[in-house]
Amino acid sequence: FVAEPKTAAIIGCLFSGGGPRGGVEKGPVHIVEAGLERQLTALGWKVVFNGYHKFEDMKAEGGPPIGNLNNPRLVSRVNESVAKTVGSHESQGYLPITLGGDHSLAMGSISGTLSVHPDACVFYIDAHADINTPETSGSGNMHGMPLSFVLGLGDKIPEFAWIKSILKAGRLVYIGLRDLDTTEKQILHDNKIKAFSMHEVDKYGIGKVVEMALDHVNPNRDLPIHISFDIDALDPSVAPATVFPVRGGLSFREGRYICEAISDTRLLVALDVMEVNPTVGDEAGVRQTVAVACSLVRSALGETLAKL
Ligand code: 5AB
Ligand code: MN
Ligand code: MN
Ligand code: MN
Repeated sequence: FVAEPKTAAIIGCLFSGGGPRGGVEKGPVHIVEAGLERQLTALGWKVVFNGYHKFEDMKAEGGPPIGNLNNPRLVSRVNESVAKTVGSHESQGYLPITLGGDHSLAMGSISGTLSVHPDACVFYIDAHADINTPETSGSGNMHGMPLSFVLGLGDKIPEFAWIKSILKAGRLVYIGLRDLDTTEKQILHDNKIKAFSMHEVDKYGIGKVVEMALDHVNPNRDLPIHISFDIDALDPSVAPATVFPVRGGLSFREGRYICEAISDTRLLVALDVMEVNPTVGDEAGVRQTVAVACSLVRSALGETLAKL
């Protein structure tokens, strides 16, 4: 398998229903208005951008509570729609770039990728593990749960029956973790999921970590790759405009390196950049975070210093 899309599709998802507060739905507009389209065109890509996904017609209809989940029906319907959009772009040979929005959107984006590439592996770059099940979550916020749904962990919920849950635990790898719930550590342990926390990034260096991560999920370098990048994986000094900043994160170079190295494999089929919240902090911090988000996208799409 070699992914050779020459066209990228920007999917800006103005959605915050999976997180604890609003503001994150404004992320995609800031990233696009910073000139992402033009930057990717300058790298030689064709770019498709058909306007933002606002999900305005989708209302969270009432119904009985589902465990402690916040906005479950809305999160489900929004993600079902995101999965269709992402999947249809991939089946046309485009590279979807899903911009969040809160990270519950990974439910949809990863499901969309798996609908076209059932053997895809997932690089999940985050300070957090986002793998609580509805039963283990303390907050009820679904941006902390997308992976449990695509892996099929936890009790089955009829409202989410559209998710096929075909991701195998061995096809998921994390980089950047440093703030996990006790329940999540147990889930990673029970399912033998590979995680390179900041401890391993410090110990081995990012070059070796990405190589070990690839060896784990993609030993023959022949499987499609989906990157889901939570901007909070980066250190708060690099990307301050996000709701759950955690000290001791990836440097700007480490974040870029992950994307550059995966771009070099020519296996990338989909990219998410999530959780940029332009309502957090001051204007300079927002501008910096947005610029960093654009830079991550460019590096995943082939911008590199190695070939200067
Ligand atoms: B993010 C927490 N584990 O489940 C939970 O920002 C935080 O997408 C989730 O990584 C953080 O609510 C979700 C405490
Ligand atoms: Mn996070
Ligand atoms: Mn996340
Ligand atoms: Mn977050």
